[in-house]
Parts: sequence; structure tokens; C-alpha cells
Amino acid sequence: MRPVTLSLLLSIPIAFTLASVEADERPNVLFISIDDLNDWVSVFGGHPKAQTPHLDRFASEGAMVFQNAHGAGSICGPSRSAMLSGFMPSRTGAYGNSNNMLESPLVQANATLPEYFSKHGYYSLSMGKIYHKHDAPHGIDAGHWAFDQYERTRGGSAPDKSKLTSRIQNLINGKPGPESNHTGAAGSEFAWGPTKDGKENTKDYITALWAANQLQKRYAQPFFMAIGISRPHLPFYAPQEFFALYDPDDEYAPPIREDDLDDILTPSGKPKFKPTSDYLWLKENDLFDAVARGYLAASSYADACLGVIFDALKRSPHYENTIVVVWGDHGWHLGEKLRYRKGSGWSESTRIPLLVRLPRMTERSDCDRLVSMIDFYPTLIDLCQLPQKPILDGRSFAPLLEDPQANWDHPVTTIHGYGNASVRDNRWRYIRYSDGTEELYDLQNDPQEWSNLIPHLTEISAAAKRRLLQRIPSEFAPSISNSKGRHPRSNQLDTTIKGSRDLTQLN
Ligand SMILES: [Ca+2]
Ligand SMILES: [Ca+2]
Repeated sequence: MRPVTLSLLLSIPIAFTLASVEADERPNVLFISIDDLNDWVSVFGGHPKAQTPHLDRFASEGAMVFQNAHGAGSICGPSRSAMLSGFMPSRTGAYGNSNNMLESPLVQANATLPEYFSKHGYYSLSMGKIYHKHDAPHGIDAGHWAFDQYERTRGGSAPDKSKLTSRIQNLINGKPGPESNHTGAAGSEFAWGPTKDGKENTKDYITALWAANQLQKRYAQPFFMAIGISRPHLPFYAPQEFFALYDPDDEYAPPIREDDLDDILTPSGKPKFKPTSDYLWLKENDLFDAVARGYLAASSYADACLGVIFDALKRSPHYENTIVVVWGDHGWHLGEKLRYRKGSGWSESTRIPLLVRLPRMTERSDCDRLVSMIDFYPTLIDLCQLPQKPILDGRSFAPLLEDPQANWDHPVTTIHGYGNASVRDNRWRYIRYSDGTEELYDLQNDPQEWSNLIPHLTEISAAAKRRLLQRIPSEFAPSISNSKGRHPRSNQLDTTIKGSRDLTQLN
């Protein structure tokens, strides 16, 4: 429980105190992120063998499953920055993982989501990744400044080297792989395998237990609790019990078309894309099924951590008055479009898992309407009756929580790098790149986005393209400069940031 001291009470303006008292019945928010989780969750139908029993039970006990939710960006930094600030990457200039959104004048003037809840009488607390971490002038910026209480993650278990597969180290099941031109690449370690320890010593499990403990406490104010689970983000290290859920001799790779990239050409007629080095290394070592199994195991581990939090909420004093939002920050390719990872404008990158529970929900409902992560901020302040913020880019989808079949014709846009945008409506996806390359897919007849219709548009598809083109931002804010290398590396949180965020001065 947050200690409410006399000095704190005295320091609060009277009008604010009265508002807080009247607002005591406002619901709490439990806001849970699962880093890099795509739709390979049973309730989203993305993989027939996915085992996510805790998310399934969470849905069946009363939640809305959003089957058509998409990120505002398609990698962690821009996607999360857009959701948390409420402004699209094309307005802030936060396009990459090293772009600090606080350098955007818009974000400097406006409270981010948890700050807005704090500003309006909520107690905000957090553990795990919610904001994307980057270097700052005096340490790390982990978004710690946005919460009244911030807990750093701890624990972690090394992989069992005898079972480790790693592209960078060219190891396959603990043994050296054949010589390859596709090892040693930069980026997150592309690796998977069981950890040496059981889940008790792993980071996400410890984070989940922390959340479970916080949920048993009583608070003087409604709370906004943000919990970040770090798997299935690479490397796919998870306790052996989660690998054991998936028979190593079974098949797990999704359908992949080797010629899929051939129909995407730049305006000058050159191939826009080629298979990535991740893809080529996995292909030459026949590891498509093994890597998919690793992702599934890491996802099942994340699901087990969610189970700890869901169980704790149910036995807590807050179950009947807490809104729960469970979300992934973008999708993940597992071979589709001859690539792994994220960051593209295709559905594998843009689609996110999203479940929302309102306290009165007692059974699962599904909603196929299009919503975006950019809508989280206006939706949550709507649901909790905080003052509206018309300046935000998203729109509240609270009406869909009342009626998942409500009329809803709002295409969603995903920004994937400066000048690149992907827009989809109920039937079509249109992608346009800064160099003028275009793609158009008829999702009704081609849900895998295999056939780019741009080279042979019909009257109907040309009209669809024109409609979606209007949704692409006419201007892209200049990119915020890269924070990487600009600041000394440090393991300490930059505690000076909070001082620059006076909530009374932020809109
Ligand atoms: Ca992510
Ligand atoms: Ca294709």
C-alpha cells in the first residue's frame, strides 16, 4: 500500500483532493505487455499447435479477444512510443529503437499514458518492459520516470550450452554447425534452447510474482499497474518444461513461399527484398521447425507467467474493479516473406495479440473490428473517465467493448520507418515505401498476402488503393536523432528525466 503521509496530503491542492475522493470508485488498470508475442496464441488461431492455456482461460472467463488489432509501428521502440505517447511515429519522429520520443516537442508537452493516469489521481506502478529502453544523457531511460513506483527487473537463467542453438555462435543443439556465410550477424542474439534453471529463477517469472504481490495490497487510490513480460523476445530461452510441451520431431514451420518476394519491385523494376541472413542460415541448416518450436516454447513460458498474474488478480481484492489489457507490441515473422523478426509492413509484423477484460465480463467474446495500439490511450482514459484528449491520434474503441459488432469503419495505419506506411481496412492492405515501391493485397482472397496486385490492378483494386492511399500521412516528421553512441553506456537509470516531466505542466 502506498503510504499516504500528512505532508503529501497537505501538498495536494484542495480541489484535487476532492476530485480524488469522488473518483475513488474508478476502475484500476492492469496493463500487461508481452514482448514480441505474435498471433501464435490459441485464441488468435495463428498456430494450430500453440499452447497458451492461461491466456485461453483468461479469455474464457470473461474477456474480449480482438482478432484484428495492429501496432502503430512494427518494432518495439516506435510501436511502444506511439502507444504510450498517443502520437503516431509520423508525428513524433520516433521511427527506430534508438529514437527517444522525449525529444519530440509533442511528447515534451503532453503526459504519456501512465503519467496521465498519475496526473488524474491514479497510483502508477510498473515492473518489466513497457517503454522501450535506450541510452540517455545520465544513464538508461527505461521509462522509469513515467511511474510513481518503478521496480527494476532481476533474475535470469543462462541457457544450457549443451542444448543451445545460436546463429551468432554457429551452434546447433550445442554442437558447431557447418561453415556458413550467414552467422555472426548483429542484432539480438538469434538463439534458442532450454535454460539451466527452472522458472523460479527466470526474469519474467520473478516479475510476475512481483505483480502478484502488488495485486494483494490495498491502495489509497485506483492504480495503473503496468507489467512487461520479456519473452518470447529473442533469445528464445525458456525452462525445459516449456520445450517439453512440443515434440522435437514434430513440424512447426508456417507455410512459406520461396517466390513470395518476386512480385515486389521498386519503381525502377528491381527486387525490393531478398531473403534475410537469418532465413538463409536457418534454411541451410534445416532449422525452420526447430526455431518455430523455440518461439512456441518461449511463448508458452510467457503464458505461464501471465497465469501467475491472472491467478493473483482473481484472489485479490481488486478483481471486480480492474480493467485488464493484455497486448503484444507487434508481430513476428517466422519465415514468412523469407525473413524472421519484425519491422515490416506485412500482417506478420503488424498484427498484435490483444485481449481486454472489463470487470463485468463473464465469458469470451471476439471482435473482428480493426483497432490499433494508437487507440489504447484514448480508450483507457475513456473507460476510466479521465478527461478526454482530442489531440491524441487514436480513437476510443470502448464502444466495441459494449458491442463487438458495432459499426466500425476505421482503417489502421502502421508506420514502419521514415516514409513507409502500411494501411489496412476490412478487405485490403496497401503498403507504400519511401522509394515509391507499392504493394496491395486482397485479404479476403489472399490472407497470406502472397499476391501483390500492384502490377495488374483492376477497377476495384485500383479504387481500394486510392482509398487507402489517403490514409498514408501526407507528411512524416523528421526522424529524431539516434541516441545510440550519443551518450555514455551505463547500467544506472537516468534519474534526472523525471525532473523534466512536471505533471502539472503537461497536458
Ligand atoms: Ca517488441
Ligand atoms: Ca508475393
